[in-house]
Order: sequence, then structure tokens, then C-alpha cells
Amino acid sequence: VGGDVEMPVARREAETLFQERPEPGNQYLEDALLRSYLEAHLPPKVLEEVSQELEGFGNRLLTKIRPLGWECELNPPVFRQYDAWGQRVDHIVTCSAWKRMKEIAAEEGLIAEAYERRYSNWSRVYQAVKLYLFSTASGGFNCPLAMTDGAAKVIESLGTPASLKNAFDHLTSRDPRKFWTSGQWMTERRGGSDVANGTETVARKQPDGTYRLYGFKWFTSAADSDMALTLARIVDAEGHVKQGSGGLSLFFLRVRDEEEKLNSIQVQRLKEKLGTRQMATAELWLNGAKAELISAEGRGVASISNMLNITRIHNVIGAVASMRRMISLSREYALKRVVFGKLLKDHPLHMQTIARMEVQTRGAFLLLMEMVRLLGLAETNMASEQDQLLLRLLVPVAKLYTGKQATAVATEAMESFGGQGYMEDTGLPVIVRDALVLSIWEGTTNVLSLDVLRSLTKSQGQVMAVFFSTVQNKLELASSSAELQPAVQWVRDAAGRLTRFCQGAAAEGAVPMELAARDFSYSLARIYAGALLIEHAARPGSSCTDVCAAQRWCRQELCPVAAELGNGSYSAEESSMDSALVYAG
Ligand code: UCC
Ligand code: FAD
Repeated sequence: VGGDVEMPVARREAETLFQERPEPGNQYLEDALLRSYLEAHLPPKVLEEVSQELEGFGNRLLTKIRPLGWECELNPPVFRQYDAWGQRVDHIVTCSAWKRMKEIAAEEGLIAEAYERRYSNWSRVYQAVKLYLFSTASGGFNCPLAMTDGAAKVIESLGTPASLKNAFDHLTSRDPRKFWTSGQWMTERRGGSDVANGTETVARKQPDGTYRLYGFKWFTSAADSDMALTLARIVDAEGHVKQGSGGLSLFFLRVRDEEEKLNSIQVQRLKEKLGTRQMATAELWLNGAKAELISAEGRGVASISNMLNITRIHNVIGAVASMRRMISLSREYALKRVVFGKLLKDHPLHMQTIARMEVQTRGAFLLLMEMVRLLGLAETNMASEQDQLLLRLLVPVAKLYTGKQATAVATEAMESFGGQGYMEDTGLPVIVRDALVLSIWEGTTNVLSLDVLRSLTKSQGQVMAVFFSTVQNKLELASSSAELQPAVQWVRDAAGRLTRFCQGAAAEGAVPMELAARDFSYSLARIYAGALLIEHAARPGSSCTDVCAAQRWCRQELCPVAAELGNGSYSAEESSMDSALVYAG
């Protein structure tokens, strides 16, 4: 512009108040807990290979994938019902960045890795780590990937029948031209939790052995997917259907045919959602959609539970990833933002706030890793019966607990940016909005608490014995560490209170378990995560922050169910007062 321009004094002074953008670097390299977990658990050769790949993936995320994710947020899907000539087309139009995410997911083997098993039982851990790094950069593409993984798991669990081999190959392909994603259509207008009573869709058998589905699916996420698994009631020769859970069967269907025409499906509309706006969630009419029965008749819920357990693990991945991302941004910001004459990082109260989030995130992360470690063992026939029981228990526990943690951490972290945190174009509100769904879809907190009870009943109580002995074994690893002893003692005490609670509950009618289910599940989550943090802190070469995280986690109320029982919270009078309080006036 030539020459010095005299800037008005007011503006020049105001410029020193500019707030700088937080810019975290390579997510893999900056995640100390992730790296120390992998170092502690992976065999050296596997560690060497995957850490190189993860570093490269971290760079790709930073430079290429995250900008695409932001494009997905800015260009949400739109629904075009008719073409210019009045023909009904029901086209869900997605942006180019969304399509590119699908290709990237294939190239990176985000689903394939788990089924190729090139690292044997560690493949699931490796896949989960990649998904965890990908999650907040994916522009919502983690959602279809969750369901894709769940569908592949169902097909594999069925022994990959010949008729589904082609679908399985597409779902687990590394070839972007071949890769498919799947939907999971369970929810109908009458209910998403109570699927057994909510499902009205019927299946009519055709002469060629296939079925035609008729019904209305009220929530179908990633509706641009290639295929779906869904539930319906088979109409018998007399034209009747069986009600309840025992009337539900599982079906596979393609969403479109080879010419991209919908499979006798009409899109009613796209949902107007608070978050996850990058991804299309549609209401769908099935008007005779061609489908294949893939479960035994009446075993639909049990068969789709293989999908549910995988998508719930993905939910945990999403929850931990949101927490980690928010903390990364928050701690970066604290290095740059000056208030009251010093950087935020030099305000002890601010550091205490972020450190509390960090402790929550560490507990959640180790819960996630423990689940995927057990899943990897189960999928390579290396899991003991105890491992399998524990996995069945931990999936709903971790899903319900981390879903709540993610919301709490995300909103707290948003506040750590002050007013900037509330500004749409910082991207922070996106993470907050997207975190809010984590405790709703894939089973709400209460429904999953009841699933925890289901897993107890199914194992005839054995799973609790496994839970307590596993916790005990982990605590013993810390027996030589004096600094961990207070934490060990807190977990022991809490486990003792939980044991007494279980014994009391076992005395017939002593505790209404339905009322205690949520507190009980929280107790399992807190005690188990405490044991995991202690185990991690007790390993050779652990850091002082590992020890501190274990101590701080274990200082909270670890067994809320015993505390609430002591307060009489589950008595009949208290329960009737719950309704009175809610409906007062
Ligand atoms: O929300 C959805 C997609 C969102 C988009 C994807 C996001 C992924 C995350 C992204 C990353 C950020 S899809 C919709 C999700 N819907 C749900 O989660 C449903 C919630 N409701 C439940 O979970 C209920 O508890 C039901 C539907 C499972 C209850 O059904 P029933 O039929 O009333 O229950 P029963 O009779 O107790 O169970 C029937 C059988 C039993 O086996 P058998 O007959 O052998 O005794 C159960 O043990 O199913 C078995 N079962 C299970 N088995 C039920 N649940 C499970 C389970 N979780 N694991 C193993
Ligand atoms: P309700 O069951 O009506 O729950 C209402 C309240 O009642 C909740 O607080 C719940 O915890 C509580 N409650 C329910 N039962 C009990 C009980 N027995 N005891 C105590 N409390 C109880 N579904 C699909 O199938 N496919 C999809 O792709 C899909 N995508 C979704 C995307 C988004 C963005 C959202 C928000 C939902 C999606 N869903 C999808 C639906 C979702 O899975 C359901 O909404 C969810 O499982 C809850 O079911 P519901 O809506 O019927 O709630």
C-alpha cells in the first residue's frame, strides 16, 4: 500500500485484545494417554507398525480430513422430492466432501481393519484407535461407519452365508469404488426403545423366497447408505402376525437397485435435528421393499443385538473422541488467551477446571480400550468365558456412562472459551450439539441401565463375580506402589459396598433393581474405570500424571448405588414421591 498508514489509536489498542485460534497439531502425537496405552499393551512389532501408520493418519486428519469434515457441516444434506419434470425422485443430495469421506473411510480401512485381522486380537484396538482419531474430523461420517461395522458383524456372526457374502465384501472393502455403508432401521413411530411393541412393519413372503416389507421407519440415519438391516413381522399363511419380541425377524435389504432407483421406498422427509446435521436422518415408507430374511423367524432382536453392541461401542468411541477434542482445543486456547494480566494457563482455577475434564476423559478412554481389547479377544477365539461375560456387561455400562460424560465435558469445555465458545463459526457448538445425541440414540441411559440388568439375569449373576475378580486382579498390580494405595483402598471399599448391595438385592424383593438400575450402572462404570486407571498407573514407566489421574478419579463417590440405598432412595414411599414431585400442581 506504500508508506506508513497512521492507524486510529482506538483501533490499534483494540488489536492487542484479539483472541487467537487454538490450533492443536497431530492428534496421535499429542495424545499422551493413547500412546502410553498402546506402548503398554501392543506387542512391540505391532506397536512399531501401527504407530507409524497412526502418525501418518494424524497428519492426514490435520491437513486433509478435518477441512472436509467442516465442509460437511457447512453443506448438510438436502432432500429433493421431485425432479424438474414433476417425477418423484426422493433424492437425498449430499455434498462432495461427504462422498469423499466415504472414499477415505475405505482407503484407511476403517471397517476392513477389524475383519482382516492382520494384527490378530489387536486389530479391534487398532481400528478403534483410528476411529477415535477420525471421529471429530469426520463431519458425521462416523455414524454410517458405526452401522456399517455393526452390519458386517451381524453377517459374520451368521457365518457369512453365501447370499450375504457379496454384501460383506462390500462393507469390509478397502476399495473406495466398492465400499458400502449400511443403515440400521429399528425405530418406528410407536417406539425406539420398546422395539418389541413399536414395530408395525410387516414382511410378506414372495414365491421366490424373498420378502416384501411394508411399514414406516421413523428414524433412519445415514439414509444415503447402500443397504440396511431392519426388523419386521412375517405375515403367516392366514394373514396374521405375531406380536411382541418373538414376532420380530431380521431382514437385509438394498436401498437402491443397480440403476440407483429406490427399492420401493419413499422418503417422507429429512429430520430437522439439533445436531448431527452433516448426516441425513430420514423418515422412510417401505412400500414393498424387497428384502431377505437373515435371522431365524422371531429371533430378530437377538440377531440385531450383535449390531447394537458394535454401534454402542462406536458411540463410546464418539463420546471419548469429543471429550478429547474439546480438551485439546481448550488447553491450546489456555496457552494463548490472556485475561486479568496473564495467560489462562496461569490461572490455577482454570487449570483445575480443565484437569477435572482430563480425569473424566482418561477414565472413559480406558473403559473404551478395555472393551475393544476384550472384543478383539472374542473375535479371535482367545476370550475366556469370563472375558465374554465382562464384555457383554461393559458395553451398555460404557455406552451409558460415557454418553453422559461427553455432554458434561463438552459443555464445560465450551465455557472454557468464554463467549467465543458459543460462536457457531468456531466449530465448538457443533461438537456440543453432536455430543448431546450420544445418550439418546443406540439406547437411552435408562434403557441401557435395564440392559445391564438383562446381562446379569442372562448370566445368572455370574458376571458380577467376574466383575469383582477382575477389579481385584487389577488392584493387585498396584500392590507395590505406596502412592497408589489410597486409590486402591477407595476402589476396594466401593467394591465392598457394591458386593453388599448385590447380596442385599439378591435377598428376594429386598431392592427393586429397576429403580436402582441407573445408579448401579454408574457404580460399575466408576469402579471399573478406577481399577483401569490404577492398573495404568501401576505399569512400569508410568508418569506422575497417571498416578494423579487414578487418585483423583477414585476420590469421587465410586458406588452411588450403595449411597442411594442408604438414603432410602429405592423404597416404595420414595418412588411414589418421585411421581408426586414430577406431577406436583
Ligand atoms: O439409534 C440408532 C442409530 C443411530 C445412528 C448410529 C450411531 C452410532 C454411533 C455413532 C458414533 C458417534 S439405531 C436404534 C438403536 N435402538 C436401540 O438401541 C434400541 C434400544 N432398546 C433396547 O435396547 C431394548 O432393550 C431392546 C429393543 C433390545 C428390547 O427388546 P426386547 O425384545 O423387548 O428384549 P428381550 O426380550 O429382553 O430380548 C430379546 C433377545 C434376548 O435373547 P434370548 O431370546 O436369547 O434370551 C436378549 O438377551 O435379545 C437379547 N438381547 C441382547 N443380547 C437384547 N439386547 C441384547 C444385547 N444388547 N446384547 C445381547
Ligand atoms: P422413548 O423410548 O420414548 O424414551 C423416552 C424416555 O423414556 C427416555 O428418557 C427413556 O430413557 C425413557 N424410557 C424408555 N423406556 C424406559 C423404561 N423401560 N424405564 C425407564 N425409562 C424409560 N433409530 C434407528 O432405528 N435408526 C437410526 O438410524 C436412528 N437414528 C437416529 C438419529 C437421531 C439423531 C436420533 C435422535 C435418533 C435416532 N434413532 C434411530 C432413534 C433412537 O434410537 C431412539 O430415539 C432412541 O432409541 C429412543 O427411543 P424413543 O425415541 O422411542 O424414546
